[in-house]
Amino acid sequence: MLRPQDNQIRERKNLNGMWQFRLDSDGTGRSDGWYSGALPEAESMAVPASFNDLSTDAATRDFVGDIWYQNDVKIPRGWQHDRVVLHFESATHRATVWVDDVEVVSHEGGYLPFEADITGHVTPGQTARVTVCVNNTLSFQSIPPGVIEETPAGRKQIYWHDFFNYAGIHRSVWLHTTPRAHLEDVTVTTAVEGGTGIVTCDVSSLGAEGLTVRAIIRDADRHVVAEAQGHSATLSIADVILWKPLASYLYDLEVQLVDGEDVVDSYHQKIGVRTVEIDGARFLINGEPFYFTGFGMHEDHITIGKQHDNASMIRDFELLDWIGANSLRTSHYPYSEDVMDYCDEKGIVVIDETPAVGMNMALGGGIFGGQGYETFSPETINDDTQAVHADVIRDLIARDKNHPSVVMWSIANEPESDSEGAEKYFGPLFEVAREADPTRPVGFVNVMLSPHGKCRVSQFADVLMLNRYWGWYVATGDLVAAQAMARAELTAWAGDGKPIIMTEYGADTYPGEHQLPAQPWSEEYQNAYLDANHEVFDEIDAVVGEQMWNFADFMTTAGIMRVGGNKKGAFTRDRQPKMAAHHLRRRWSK
Ligand code: BDP
Repeated sequence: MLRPQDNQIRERKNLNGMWQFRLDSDGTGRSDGWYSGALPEAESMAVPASFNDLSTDAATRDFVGDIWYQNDVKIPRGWQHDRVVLHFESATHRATVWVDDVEVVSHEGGYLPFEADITGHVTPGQTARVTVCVNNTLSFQSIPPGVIEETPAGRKQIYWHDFFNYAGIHRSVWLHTTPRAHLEDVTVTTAVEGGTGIVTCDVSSLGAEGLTVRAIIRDADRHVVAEAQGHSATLSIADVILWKPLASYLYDLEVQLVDGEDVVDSYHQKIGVRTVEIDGARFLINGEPFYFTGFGMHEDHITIGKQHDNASMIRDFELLDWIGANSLRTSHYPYSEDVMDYCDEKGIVVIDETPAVGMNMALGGGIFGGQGYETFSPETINDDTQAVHADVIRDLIARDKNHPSVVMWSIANEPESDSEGAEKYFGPLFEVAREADPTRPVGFVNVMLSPHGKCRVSQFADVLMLNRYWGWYVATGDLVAAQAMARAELTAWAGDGKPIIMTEYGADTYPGEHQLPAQPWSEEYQNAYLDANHEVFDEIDAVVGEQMWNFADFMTTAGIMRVGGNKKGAFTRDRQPKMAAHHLRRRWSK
């Protein structure tokens, strides 16, 4: 699938705006055919947005079930000869879409795009009714997982991940065209030989028998630097300018479908030439050792929840730049493609993560409730879940494979990884990732409950990604003990000979809380905690990165361990620095 774009051949129309909206409290929308006419008793709703925090009503905020959206869409008059496609960048966690009375697509998974060819169901120049039934229920067969428990107060959604289950249409909706004979997908890989960039370009097309593919690479000044023909082509860029961390350089790859001299279809893809390799315990980008600084982030903002918003994104990236971060992890789900493009443009290195989070029922520990489940079992996370998880890995890689900023895949965050069930579940998923992308390292993020010697999944990983809370969840307030724990465990992991990235370490900090000597929750403690951890990271050569948890405070489910959400941010939820942000800036700007 290619993201909609406007170019000399293709056109797109943005469908963001006010849609009709209704929560299906009785679950009767489908049987009553709400798609077959104007949505009954509907209100207005912004698209994109999470609906949850827009309302002042708790029942709306916590609603679980079907959420209906509808919009009358004018199909542009000039599109008679084109293929017309309806494209959603995401709908959380699944959606079914109708155009007038016809169901056109159903999609599982809340953070990846899907689309439907609706050419046969619409008439250019006329209006079509687009109805979307979004569903936000989490089950043992969804990624991320969850369970509905019947409580005296009604049905309650339980889940084991530490961020609020925002839902809705979170990213842009598009109507776009392609020609009938069209480009379907482009896969780019890059290598470097001496001063020459080698770009391989694999193209698939549909309905294009007898047509040829032409690939053209232009530099930032739009000069053609390489050209080749064929569905599989290798292009050479002499005196290549590499894409480097914090020093991005992007070329424009144009792929054309041609009939003699006629360009039938065209697609532009920004590309960066760079290499990624693991060499023992070193993480090499362009052959040079790379040390990750930055954060695990969240798509999370006041009022709009998980809505993607470019202005908020720019603020976040300004802060990343200010603090000296060179990387981020898309914890704990794929982010908007606008974010991925911006990482390419800014030279921010990305660990790209699937939405597989909260697959660890032992972690609840008072945060999440819903105790008493076994993580991997025929009744809970099982083979069906694994199949959904495999699809999500393939879809993530299909979407993000051409981003130079993406240097590795994280197939899960903090799953239970010390059991036989985990080993059986995850082994094949690493293969799925490697088959989908043989060019990038693959890993998962290890939890402190499965330390070195107990973890049965890290054997499959190219890079060890560790989340550790020495001095917070363990040795709380005792940074001397915390350092001893950190040193012992990191030394053990370093013995595996793989690079280690500290993908989470952090302390909840209430902004404005001050205590001397430093005590947990105070800004002083957050700084002392960081120093204690950094000192140990600096001692261990195999540690090739530190991504503090979290970039900013974010909303979670209600619980006694959270004060208006998770407060481990270096920045507040409204993106102002805590003392720790200044502290990190001094370290990372050196
Ligand atoms: C880890 C999770 C992360 C949480 C964090 C925390 O990966 O999502 O928010 O801990 O507890 O378990 O702050």
